[in-house]
Amino acid sequence: MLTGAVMAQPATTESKAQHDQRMRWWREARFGMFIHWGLYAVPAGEYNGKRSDRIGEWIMEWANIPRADYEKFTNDFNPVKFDAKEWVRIARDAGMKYIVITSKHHDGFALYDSKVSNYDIVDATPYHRDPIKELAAEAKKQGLVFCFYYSILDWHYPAAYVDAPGKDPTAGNRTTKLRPGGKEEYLKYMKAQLRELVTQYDPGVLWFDGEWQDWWTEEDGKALYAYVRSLKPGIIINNRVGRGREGMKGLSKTDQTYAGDFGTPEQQIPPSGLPGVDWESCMTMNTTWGFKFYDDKWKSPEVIIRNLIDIASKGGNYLLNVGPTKEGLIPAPSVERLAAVGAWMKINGDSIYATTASPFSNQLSFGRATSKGDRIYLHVFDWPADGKLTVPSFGKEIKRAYLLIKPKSPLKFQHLDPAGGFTIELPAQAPDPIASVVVLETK
Ligand code: FHN
Repeated sequence: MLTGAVMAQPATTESKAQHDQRMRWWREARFGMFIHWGLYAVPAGEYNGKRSDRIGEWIMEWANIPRADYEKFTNDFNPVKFDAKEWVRIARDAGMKYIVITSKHHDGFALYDSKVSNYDIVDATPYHRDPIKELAAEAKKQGLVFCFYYSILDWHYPAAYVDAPGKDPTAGNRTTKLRPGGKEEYLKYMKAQLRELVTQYDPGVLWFDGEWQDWWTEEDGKALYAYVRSLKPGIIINNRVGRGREGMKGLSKTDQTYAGDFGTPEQQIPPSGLPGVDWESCMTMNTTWGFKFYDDKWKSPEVIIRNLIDIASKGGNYLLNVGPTKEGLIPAPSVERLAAVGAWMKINGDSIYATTASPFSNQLSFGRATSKGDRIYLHVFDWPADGKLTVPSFGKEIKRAYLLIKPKSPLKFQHLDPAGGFTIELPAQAPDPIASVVVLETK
């Protein structure tokens, strides 16, 4: 059992070597697609003419929509333009190695064919097809790992109700209460759905969320963690299965052992690397997870690519979100940005995949760094006007330096004594305006 910042795996005996083996593909992947898709794509951020700056998938909460009214969105959820092959291609060509899709979000609607609920895409919508089945098969075909998001908070579960001023008891709300006996019932329901998801679709990760309910305890989290691992021992589970998460910072508190294999910072990047901790920063490309037709606050490709580099330089994964429309299309601004990231990854992917955190004790003034074996990858954001890149020492000698795009053209470098560190002579023009990679081979 490990305690504190390093995640622990309760109830399952696993050696460090076994743990490392189970986490390996995920640690090497570094970059994944998050997909928030569901009934909330129907109102797409507007209800009875009311809009909000709030996130789109919470419309049942911020528009105070009673359950019976929200259910009516099923009539308009018919994603005839959904194309699993195209979605997976977009993720793959962006350089993403895994996909995490919302099997069930807080609104309780199942995006797959659930046998324990009729509130799902096959039984309750005119679509009558299981897009998850197609997506899982296509991901396998194109070599990406297919994964699920699953919400513990469920605004649709009959035993759940809201007790908050001005709120309809069946509307959405940050917290719900469960009628007497409701928790045991709901636990059975959740386990039945999780068994369906794990045994029918074989996901690589279970990404829990909505765990902040008063009725959900760390013990519940540990038990659910053990249950899901008993269904698939090799699965990876995030730290939102239990109550360890420290708010949006996302890492687990250190006062005791908490369930979960990795931390989940949300919409933020930790200020510095976290040696020995597995973590993944999830982020929107605009300001909502679920589709909102009027949210055009899109991040630039530069911001997204530099986030990916920054996160990898701190030893983390980047889970970047798309919010498809009710027709089943990934919004064009998302597709464009993912293509731009993909163009950068096509050339520079080696400096991200299967790397570990920067060896430099301080943040580099000109950019970031990642390492892999005897190589250091310098990601230069700010290209030196004088063509001289000054690099601090990091405890190893350099054997060779070159641009990642020109491995056969060595770059000249000098050691700086006694200050330590060295300078590298770079070409006048930066190969890439967003981030150019210089490789250092160490002795
Ligand atoms: O409430 C959810 C939100 O809708 C979204 O799913 C994000 C994604 O990480 N998580 C929760 C907020 O922390």
